[in-house]
Amino acid sequence: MSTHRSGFINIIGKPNAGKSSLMNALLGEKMCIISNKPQTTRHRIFGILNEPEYQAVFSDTPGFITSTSYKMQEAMNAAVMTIFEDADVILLVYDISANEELDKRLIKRLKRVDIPVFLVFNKVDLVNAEESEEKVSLIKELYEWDKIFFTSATKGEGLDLLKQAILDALPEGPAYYPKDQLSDKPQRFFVSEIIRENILELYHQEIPYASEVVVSEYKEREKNGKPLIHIYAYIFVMRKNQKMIILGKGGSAIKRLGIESRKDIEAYLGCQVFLELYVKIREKWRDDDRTLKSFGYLH
Ligand SMILES: Nc1nc2c(ncn2[C@@H]2O[C@H](COP(=O)(O)OP(=O)(O)OP(=O)(O)O)[C@@H](O)[C@H]2O)c(=O)[nH]1
Ligand SMILES: [Mg+2]
Repeated sequence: MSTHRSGFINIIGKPNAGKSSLMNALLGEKMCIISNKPQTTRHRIFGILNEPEYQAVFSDTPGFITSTSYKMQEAMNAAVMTIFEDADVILLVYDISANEELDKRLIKRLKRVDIPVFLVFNKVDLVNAEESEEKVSLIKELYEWDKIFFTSATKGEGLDLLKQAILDALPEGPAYYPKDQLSDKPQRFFVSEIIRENILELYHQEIPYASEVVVSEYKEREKNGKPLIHIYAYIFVMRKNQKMIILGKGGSAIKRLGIESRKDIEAYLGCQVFLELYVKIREKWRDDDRTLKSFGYLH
């Protein structure tokens, strides 16, 4: 009988490097939200890949922020640091198309781990190999990477090689979760993330950063013998003018947000959805311990 392998593959890197895109691509389905704005992911999210012969538990994490300006960002960095405690393999994702340094604290922390660490140069579709040679060698020298990969999460390049190397590095062991489980987060978490993804897409400047989405009610009902899910969600912002922007003239902006989000939620849940959105002001929520706790940033 062949042996069963299992383990945790934790993904880290700077904001916007393509960590969530890479995790979705490796899982073969869209689990985490993606946007072209940095600091899209705010929580650590497990995505579980199940096959009869293995269970690979991927962790997407928030991008590591070099200089934090509020408590929520500190909590996001703290979430990143927890990945060193339970990883079997670490993927450090680096955006090859950006000119960014790697955070010294992350590199320092990596020096204290004794598990495989893979360096993943992502977004190779955006660069020319010759032009990025110098940058690649600089990043390579920062650490003794166990393996180095070049990928495009959006174009699907280099993923097979990466996935095979990850599976080869997993230790022998039993499944940690039931084999039909796909994530550690409940459906309502993903519903709030879908709404947040639409906020990131539809609003500009500070609005997405000032917003948090909380699903307050999630009720499964029936209509004409088919399931219909009623979802009530609050969008918290920090100031009155932000509330006005979320609402838009005569409520036009929130209407659009509601329609776009509902379509995405229906596609995700595979059934009809009734979605109601409310906007509330909660000043300084990003710095308030109690609110951060209730939003799941602090434990
Ligand atoms: N061209 C190209 N774009 C990519 C690739 N991977 C990700 N992107 C884009 O880069 C942006 C950021 O992707 P995300 O997956 O949200 O990045 P992230 O590292 O999870 O970002 P945070 O959650 O903010 O830390 C999105 O616009 C993606 O579509 C890639 O391989 N090629
Ligand atoms: Mg992300």
